[in-house]
Amino acid sequence: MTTATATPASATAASTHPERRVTFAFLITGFSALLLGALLGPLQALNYAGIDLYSQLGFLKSYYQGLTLHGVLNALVFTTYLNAAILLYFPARELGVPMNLPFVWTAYGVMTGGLATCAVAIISNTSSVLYTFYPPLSGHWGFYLGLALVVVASLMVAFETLRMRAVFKRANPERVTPIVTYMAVMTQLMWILASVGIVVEVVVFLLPWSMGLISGVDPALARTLFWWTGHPIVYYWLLPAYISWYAFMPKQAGGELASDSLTRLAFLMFLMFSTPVGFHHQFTDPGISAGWKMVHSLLTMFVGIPSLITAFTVAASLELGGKRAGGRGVFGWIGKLPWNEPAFAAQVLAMIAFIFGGAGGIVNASFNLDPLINDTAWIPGHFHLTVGTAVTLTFFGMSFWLVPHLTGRRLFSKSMAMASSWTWFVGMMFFAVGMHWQGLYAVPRRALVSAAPEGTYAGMIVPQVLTGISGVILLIAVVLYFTVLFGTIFAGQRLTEQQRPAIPFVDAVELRSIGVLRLLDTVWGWFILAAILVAVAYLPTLIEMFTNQVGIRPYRLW
Ligand code: HAS
Ligand code: CU
Repeated sequence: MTTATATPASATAASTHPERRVTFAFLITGFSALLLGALLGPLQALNYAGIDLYSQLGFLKSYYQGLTLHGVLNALVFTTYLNAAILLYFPARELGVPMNLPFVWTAYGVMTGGLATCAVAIISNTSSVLYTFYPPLSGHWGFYLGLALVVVASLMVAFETLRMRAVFKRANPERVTPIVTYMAVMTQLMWILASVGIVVEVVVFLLPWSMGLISGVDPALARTLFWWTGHPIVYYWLLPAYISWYAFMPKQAGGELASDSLTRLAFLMFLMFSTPVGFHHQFTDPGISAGWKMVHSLLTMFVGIPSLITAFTVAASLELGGKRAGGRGVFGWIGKLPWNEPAFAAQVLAMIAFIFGGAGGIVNASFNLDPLINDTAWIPGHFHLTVGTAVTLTFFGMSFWLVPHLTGRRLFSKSMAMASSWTWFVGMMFFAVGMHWQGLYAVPRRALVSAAPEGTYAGMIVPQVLTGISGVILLIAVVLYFTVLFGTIFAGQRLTEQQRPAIPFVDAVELRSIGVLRLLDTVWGWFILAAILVAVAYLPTLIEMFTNQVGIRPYRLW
């Protein structure tokens, strides 16, 4: 089934300067959004320590304006830009297929136009509707238009990833899609299916409603369409990090990919099961039958499986590296891993955080446990371990080699890069413990709890202090990380073409398209199957909601 071992064509190919430039544009715009968003985070952590700084700050009109900026910039904007960089550049380099640069720059322009429109709407205090923008809360139409443009641009990026694969397949019909491109393609197909919900919600309902063209929107229907996209979007954030864990980390650890076909299977499962699970965000919503909620709860357990596969295969590939470096015994290999490399350490810390984030996710997904923690501080605790640490810290780690690779500048400071990774990890751990714990005391999420009457949240001083400390540690981490990032770009020592770090593609085997591999590679067939599963899971409920709409007029509470 296999032929000789081969390094990806591109690893040795001549440098592709224009592709680096557009990749860097996506990357740096994404990180700039993160910088602004992350600087607001400590205010929120301090709020959950009982300290209200909002009234002292002139530039934010309310806690909710700050929280909207924080959520939109960090969770929606930062991730989408980084995904564009990762899901375009690495397939292009692996396949040796050139990007359609005018098209990709156009996507960048559309995304950035959307970001600017949305940012103006939030900053002008017309759209403090949070990153979930549930109606009947209504923002300015510019908010929805801006987000819609970001989604359109992300779909253009998806189209380009698929186009590059198609070019490769036409030239090499006998080969399966190389592994990095396979992972990128599955992520993009999943996103295309996932985005349908939010596109319908925004284009058909929220945009015309916010412009006054239609008078009412049904909140139940809108929330259901939102979560059609809102759950799988978390895997759209996670899977580019997984690409690094599967395809780059083994090389960085001196190990190898534990299993090519298990990797493909995991991504196939993400395509199949990421989307038909949105009701696990709506267990307490009326208008959806308990039976369908149970189906989504069960399917959520299914989508946990590829992450469990990932935990074992990625750990195995690291273990191989640690043992090759002389590590012995069950745990002896861990110390032999390249912990002094910030690009590596950041990502292992990200993985460790994800073990706890994933465990919390299983609690959330359980139909009988979720009501205990739904809409409490537990939930932000959960997602700062997942998107806030597993994904973000992985992107930090990648940037430590990718920014020098793209810009030809040496990493500004290895020790500062290391310190930023550890402080981010420790800060997020403090935050997660503090917030999960407060959630168990039923402290609500998304609330200016620091302004509540004295004694409302008494008796929880320890978790409050932990949360407050986390804000301070994370502020230090932000300063350290962005000093390294901007230091590298503006003051890093220039590298020659030979000195630039190479893309650490794991050694891959060139695989022929036969048997199971051929089956795994029929990506459009799997896409259709996934679409059918989504239709089964959603249409009965959605049809009922569409035919029984109760329109509500826009509300503005600020
Ligand atoms: Fe979640 C709510 C269920 C994963 C993000 N989630 C959220 C929200 C966000 C979010 C943002 O079922 C809040 C949305 C809002 O604002 O309302 N989540 C899950 C489940 C998983 C899960 C079952 N979530 C994620 C990921 C996210 C994310 C990933 C972002 C990237 N989540 C829920 C539910 C809710 C929810 C409910 C709604 C609750 C409510 O009431 O509102 C699973 O995918 C998790 C599977 C993960 C694992 C862990 C695998 C571990 C790995 C690391 C291995 C470590 C190694 C290191 C190899 C099973 C892969 C070894 C190293 C050495 C040195 C030894
Ligand atoms: Cu979810």
